Amino acid sequence: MKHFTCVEDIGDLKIAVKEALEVKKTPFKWDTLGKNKTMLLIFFDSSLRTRLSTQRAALNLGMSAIVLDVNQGAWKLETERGVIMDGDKPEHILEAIPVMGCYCDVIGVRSFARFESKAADYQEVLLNQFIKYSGKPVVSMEAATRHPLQSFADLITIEEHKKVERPRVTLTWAPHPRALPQAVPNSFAEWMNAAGYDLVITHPEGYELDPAFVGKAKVEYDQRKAFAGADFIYAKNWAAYAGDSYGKILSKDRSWTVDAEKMALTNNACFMHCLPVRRNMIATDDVIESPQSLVIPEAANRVISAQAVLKRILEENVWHI
Ligand code: AN0
Ligand code: CP
Repeated sequence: MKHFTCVEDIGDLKIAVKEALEVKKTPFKWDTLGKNKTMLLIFFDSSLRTRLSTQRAALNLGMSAIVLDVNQGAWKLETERGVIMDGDKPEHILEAIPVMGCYCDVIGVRSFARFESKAADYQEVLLNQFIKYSGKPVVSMEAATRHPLQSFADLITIEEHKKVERPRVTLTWAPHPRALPQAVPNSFAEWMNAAGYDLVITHPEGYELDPAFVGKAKVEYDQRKAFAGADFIYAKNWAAYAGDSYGKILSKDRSWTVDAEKMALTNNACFMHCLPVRRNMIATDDVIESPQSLVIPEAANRVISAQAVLKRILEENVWHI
């Protein structure tokens, strides 16, 4: 694996989960693998879990980690080529990326969908510029269309808690006051489909995800029907994807909030959310705090997914430095 941006990069998921569980059991077994290697984590957007868990994963492998918050202290970056740079942006991304590449061995990048252009978001323009111009392995720490470190952690968490070989997993839209990207639900669907789980996606009409990510999942507009018999409920808000509604909020309907009454329709399902979660918008306090809630173990597994990914990258890449 050179770069880690989507489910295909990790290959066979059974092998990947097995490796991840080995990492979980013996986290310091590979603590010299990353000797003299430095990971640079670049944040164009906020983060708590990704920022801490990815650094922790790098440190467990003996790497150093350095962090740059682009919006706090770095030069404002121009991204368009051909622009006469007489405005407020002193540096171009086409110099900034190769320069960042000079200072590290692996680059992690977080940059959400901007919702300015669906084409630019779905072509992953910024992530691909890092891949093209940094000269280093690139790890997506949530890009415009996917959040693979999160989905890998979600998969590990489900594998640890499932009671049947092929669990029924329901991804449900839930209300939120701000327009959020589709990266988490896209990626979750991509990984659940690749794992061969029985995936149901439920949302109000107008919130259809990109069919490329929905794949063979069943779309059910009646949230209660989608909850019936589910083994896992995965809640997430996203803004509209389809047509002219791209990036827009079409509903803040709190009848879609996950509550105990809806959880009672399931097969005693575990509740999952990637966090940060807005209580009593996405899910009620009692659902988030219930014994069936996996939100904390799921976040803990972010170290495991990141460490399994970095371990692969360290094992499989040759650096010419
Ligand atoms: C982000 C999102 O929905 O993509 C990050 C989630 C991991 N969430 C928020 O911005 C609240
Ligand atoms: N789940 C997740 O990626 O959280 P952060 O945005 O805090 O990193």
